[in-house]
Amino acid sequence: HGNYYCKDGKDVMVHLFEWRWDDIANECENYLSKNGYCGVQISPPNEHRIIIGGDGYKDYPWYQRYQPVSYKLISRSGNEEQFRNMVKRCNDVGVYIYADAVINHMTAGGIGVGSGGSNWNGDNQDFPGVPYSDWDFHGRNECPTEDLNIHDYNNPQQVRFCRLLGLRDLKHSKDYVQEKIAEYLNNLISIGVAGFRIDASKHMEVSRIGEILGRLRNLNTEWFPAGTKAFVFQEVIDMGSEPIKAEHYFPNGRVTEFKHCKELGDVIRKNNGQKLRYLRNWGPEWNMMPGMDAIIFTDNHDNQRGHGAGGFGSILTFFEDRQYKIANSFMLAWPYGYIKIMSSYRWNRQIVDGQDRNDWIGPPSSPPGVTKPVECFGEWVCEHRWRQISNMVKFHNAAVGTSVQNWWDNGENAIAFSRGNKAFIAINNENFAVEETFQTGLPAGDYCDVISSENNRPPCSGKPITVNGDGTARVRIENDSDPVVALHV
Ligand code: LM2
Ligand code: CA
Repeated sequence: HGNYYCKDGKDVMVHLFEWRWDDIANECENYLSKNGYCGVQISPPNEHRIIIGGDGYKDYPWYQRYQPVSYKLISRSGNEEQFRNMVKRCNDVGVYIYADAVINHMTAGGIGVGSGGSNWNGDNQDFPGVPYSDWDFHGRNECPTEDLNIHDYNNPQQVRFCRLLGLRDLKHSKDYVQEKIAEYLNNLISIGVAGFRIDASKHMEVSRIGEILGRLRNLNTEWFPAGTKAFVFQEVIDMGSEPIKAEHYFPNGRVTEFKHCKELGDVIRKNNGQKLRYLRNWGPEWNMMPGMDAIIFTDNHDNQRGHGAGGFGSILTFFEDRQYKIANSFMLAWPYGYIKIMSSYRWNRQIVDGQDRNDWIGPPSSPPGVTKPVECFGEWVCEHRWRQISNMVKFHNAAVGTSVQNWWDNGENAIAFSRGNKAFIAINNENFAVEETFQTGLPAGDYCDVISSENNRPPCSGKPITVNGDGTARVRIENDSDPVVALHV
């Protein structure tokens, strides 16, 4: 389950966080398929809790979708018909859909009606829409804490069998529970999804996830070669200090590398004396997992708002746009891991004492709770469409299979390197412009810098760059809001 399927030399996924299915379908057809993207991570497609007022003043927070009510495909992003339509339209243009699978738990306590009309009762652990009832959940027999919540991340028994944030914890040792989850995932597979992000994997035993994956059928042959397995990446936050390790999960598929977000953010922010030139051996030598096991990103829906791992002092997001472009350029230029680009909506971030008071705010909506259609570069940030990022996706695709060569640095915060004879990048994180004659490794010719230009060959809407017969080129990298120059064949 660690291999993914892409068409035409494509290689990168984008997380369209909280987008509606109709908008994702349009994005596949109009943008992603034409701009080198292979796949999309979607928000959880299943029925979820709807949080109104009951959780203080928090109305319709994004995180209501991490509280499943059933596996009906009716959510804030759309209904089943819209979901099926999206999967088909995306698959038809060679852009594949990865569903966020929330299978560790159901809702927290309380009573209500979910996004698909199903009743739920977290107090009695009754979810008739599945159906699950009390004996499908971990309780006193498995969880050693008084209130059944997780308190100690150094105790794997608590982490696996107690409640994460009070969320009712499914008992994956039960055949019935595995069967219901597998039924849900198999339904998604038969509709045509290409794989899954397994939410909260740290909170499930490796072997139980393996057993559930063992119940999955192969991908739909309408779009995928016979015998293709679902691509699986497990969300495990392992910053190094806990007994449950990311590597334990490698047998099931790939695993999220959260150190990537933190370390890269620290380097580009120059925290603790970090310098860009230290990136020369980026990858496992930085204590990160092998690239073949890793799924990497600059930020995700959790750590961009102070949830999950990292912290505001490290993680870079669209709010820090100059540094964010450096982070994404480097990530897309460097050969390590399977890359996921974050695509966010804007909210009024208000950090007080290291916490964002508005960390809960849901996607742009009108009326409240009803997500608005996407319009890029306003309330919807659409980082994946920023020229500096989407052109680096093309750079990445052009460079697949080549190694890093011609490393150059100024001893501090300016670096450059080539990817074989396919691509060349220079990044300037100094507060002055840098101008050098670089060995680009590229064939002679006239190129366009793809950070400032739409095209990689003339006519250039941005900076033209000439590579001489010996592969050298004179390049000036400004220290302005676009402190990167990138060329590719
Ligand atoms: C994840 N990965 O393991 C998701 O990436 C993350 O976004 C989810 O948390 C989490 N696991 C559970 O699926 C989010 C959010 C939490 C939120 C939960 C449940 O980060 O803040 O918790 O979803 O909606 C909220 C409240 C929390 C409360 C809980 C239960 O913030 O204070 O706990 O609901 O009512 C008492
Ligand atoms: Ca659990």
